Amino acid sequence: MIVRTLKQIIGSEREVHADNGNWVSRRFVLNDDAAGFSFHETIIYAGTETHIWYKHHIEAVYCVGGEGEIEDLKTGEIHPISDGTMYLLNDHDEHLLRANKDMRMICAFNPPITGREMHDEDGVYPPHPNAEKYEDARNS
Ligand code: 9YT
Repeated sequence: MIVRTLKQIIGSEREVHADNGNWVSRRFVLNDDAAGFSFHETIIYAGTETHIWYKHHIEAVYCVGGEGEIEDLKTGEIHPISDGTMYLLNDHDEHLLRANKDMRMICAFNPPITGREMHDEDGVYPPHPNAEKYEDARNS
């Protein structure tokens, strides 16, 4: 069993601040934990808009506080987000994430994030070293 607290993670290597200042990610479970997923708490700061496009990952996001919206850039649909809303990016969905009030999001990634990944200019994280195996497992 592994037990970690937010207090331990804040200010450690497991806390990653976005270069553009839009969010902070506290990474409770990472690739090295061999769980098959990574598990994070992300705070999306009020007044921000973030372009995200996880071309190499599936992400589930559950909002437990704050308010905002997600815009699906393929369909143009806008979905409000508040405490109790989950979205699953199961199709590498390119999107815009906007926060009106600081949003507290609980996120799970497959394949797992390995450490201190940061969005590139397209909002993408680099692929996991064994991305193909994870893709095969998802499709099996
Ligand atoms: C909700 C979301 O995707 N925010 C960006 C950061 C990401 N969740 C992370 O690395 O924790």
